[in-house]
Formats: sequence, structure tokens, C-alpha cells
Amino acid sequence: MISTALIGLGANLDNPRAQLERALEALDRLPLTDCTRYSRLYASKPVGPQDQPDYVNAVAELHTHLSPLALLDQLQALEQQHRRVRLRHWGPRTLDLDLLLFDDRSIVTPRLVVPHPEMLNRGFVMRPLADLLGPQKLSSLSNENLEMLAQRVEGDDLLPLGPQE
Ligand code: PH2
Ligand code: MG
Ligand code: MG
Repeated sequence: MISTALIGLGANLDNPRAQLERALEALDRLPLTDCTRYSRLYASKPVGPQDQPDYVNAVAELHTHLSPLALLDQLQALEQQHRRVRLRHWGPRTLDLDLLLFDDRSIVTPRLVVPHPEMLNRGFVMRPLADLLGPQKLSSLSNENLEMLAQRVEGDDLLPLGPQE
């Protein structure tokens, strides 16, 4: 059975934009998985500790035959390949891959909670997600459509990145 998964990407160390571009290619190469489309990249001010560099964020859509936990294993392995350093909670990182949504499922296990519990509060997740999926409703997430949810949390600290010069 094929499932649709939405992944939040974030980076704020070691050329974050290049980290994200490499990660998008790597997602498409995961076993039993295609990256079908992804949002534009956004520069965003850090949420949490402020004494860290700005982030680059994006959202990618995958079609996968993997289970949610098998996909999580793959995402964590990719983070490691990007030599992720995790100095502190919510602190700077070379690559963060968050499993946001998996079909319309609600999953609660010690390792994985889907929908991602913080996503509705984060403009850097909701704006690219709404760009990608349009003003639809996701029953696992909320009765409101994605565009309204994005408008509620996006601030002026989110900047679409243009093509690289
Ligand atoms: N990720 C965090 C903490 N703060 N801020 C922004 N702008 N973007 C992120 O991806 C981000 C963050 C922890 O995962
Ligand atoms: Mg994160
Ligand atoms: Mg994470």
C-alpha cells in the first residue's frame, strides 16, 4: 500500500540552503519512496533560543511504501548522514527532518507522534505546507483549512528565498 507523508525540513548551520537541497534529493532516493513535490524554501527567524542563526525551512511530500516507523528510521539516518550535531533542545542543527503527517492517520508511540504536535503553532511549517497542498482540510489536523491555519501563525519573520544567484 502506498502512503503520502509530509516532511518538515529545517537547517541553520553549515550552509542551510545547501543542506536542504541535498536533503530533498536524498529523500527521493530513500528505499520504496519518491519525493513527489516540495515547497519553496523559506528563511525564518529561530523559534526558541534566539542566540542562533536564522533557519531555512521547507516541506516535502513523499509517496512511500514504508511504514511510519520505518520512514522515521530513514529520516533519522539521513539526519546522521548530514552529521547532525544536536547541542541542545531546540538549538542549532545542520538538518532536522520532522515527520508531520502520514496519510490521515493519528499515531502516538513513544518514538513518534503524528500529526507533529507542534506543527499548528509554527509558521515555518504551516506556510510551506499550505503552499504545497492548497486550502484543503486535513481531518487528522483540524476542521479549518490549511490556508487559514497558516495565516493564523505566519508572521513577518518568514521570507521566501529566491533563486540562488
Ligand atoms: N526548529 C527548531 C527550533 N526552532 N526555528 C525555525 N525558524 N525553524 C526551525 O526549523 C526550528 C526553529 C527545532 O526543531
Ligand atoms: Mg523540528
Ligand atoms: Mg526533529
